[in-house]
Amino acid sequence: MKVWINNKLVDESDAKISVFDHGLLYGDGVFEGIRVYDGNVFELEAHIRRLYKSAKVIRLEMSITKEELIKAVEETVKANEVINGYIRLIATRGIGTLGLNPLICKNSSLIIIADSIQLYPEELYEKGMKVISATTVRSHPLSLPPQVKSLNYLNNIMAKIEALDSNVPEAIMYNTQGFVAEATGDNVFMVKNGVVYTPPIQAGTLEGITRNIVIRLAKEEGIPAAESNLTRFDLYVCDELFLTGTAAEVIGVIEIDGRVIGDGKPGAITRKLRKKFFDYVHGRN
Ligand code: PXG
Repeated sequence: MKVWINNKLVDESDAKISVFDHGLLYGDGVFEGIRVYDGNVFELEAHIRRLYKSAKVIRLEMSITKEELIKAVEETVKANEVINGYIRLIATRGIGTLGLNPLICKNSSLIIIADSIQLYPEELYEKGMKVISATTVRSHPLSLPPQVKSLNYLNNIMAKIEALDSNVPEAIMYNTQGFVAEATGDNVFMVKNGVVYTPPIQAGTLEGITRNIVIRLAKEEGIPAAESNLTRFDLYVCDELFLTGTAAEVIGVIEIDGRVIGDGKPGAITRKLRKKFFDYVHGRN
C-alpha cells in the first residue's frame, strides 16, 4: 500500500510519524473518514470542507490548500487502485516537545490512507441492531465542540466501551441537558407518526455528511424530516430508530435499553431510506 504523507506517496513501511508529533502526544489534530464507491470518492468536497473547519476551530494550519488536498486524495486512491474502500485523512499538529504548547509545532502533518473498510455484517442490517444509552455524556460544546472531528475520540470511546460491555455494537450519547446528541460514530434518527427526526447540530453532534444526505433524501421521498431535540423517552416510544454514518450508512436499531422499537425489525421508512441511500451512493438516483 502507498500512503500519502507530508506531500508525497511512500510505501506503507516508510509512512511514519515522530513520537514527538502532538497528534500522538495529545490527540492534537483532526481527521475525516470517507468512502470510495465504484471508484468515486464519495462527497469528497464536503469532507474536505469539514476537515478545514475542524482545523480552523482548533487553530491548526493546514499544510496545503483544499484544491491541493483534493488532488492528493485522488492520487492516493489511484495509486492504491481502490474501487470500493475507505479513506482516512489525518492532519496533526506536527512535531513539538513534551509540552502542550501547540505553537512550538511549526508544521502540521498531513496523512492520507486509502484502504479497505470493515463493515457491519449484512445480517445486522437485515435484523437491526440493539443499542444502549451511554452514561458518558457527550462533550459539552464549550469543552471540545462535537462539530470538530478531532483526533481525541476518548469521549466517544468511553461510550463505545459501555456498549461493548453490554454486548451491543453502539451506544446513544446524550448532552448535558439530557437531549440525544449522537451515537459514538454515527448520527441518530427516529421516526414518529411518519415524520423523521434527528437532533439539531447544537445538541452536540457532528454534522454528519450521511445525516445531511439522508435528510435530503427523506424530503425528496415526501417524508417530512425535522431537526428536533430528542429525549431518551422519545427514543423509547418512537416507531423506528436508525443510525447514519460513513461506515454504517443507514442501519436500523430495534432495541434500546431493553425497550423494543416498533415490531422489533427495521421499520419501513428506515428500509426505504437505506435503499435510497444505496442508490444514491451508486449514482442511481
Ligand atoms: N458522529 C460521530 C461522532 C462520528 O465520528 C458521525 C457522527 C457520522 O458522520 P458522517 O460524516 O460519517 O456521516 C461520525 C463519523 C470509523 C469511522 O472508522 C467513523 C466515522 C466515520 C468514518 C469511519 O469508526 N464517524
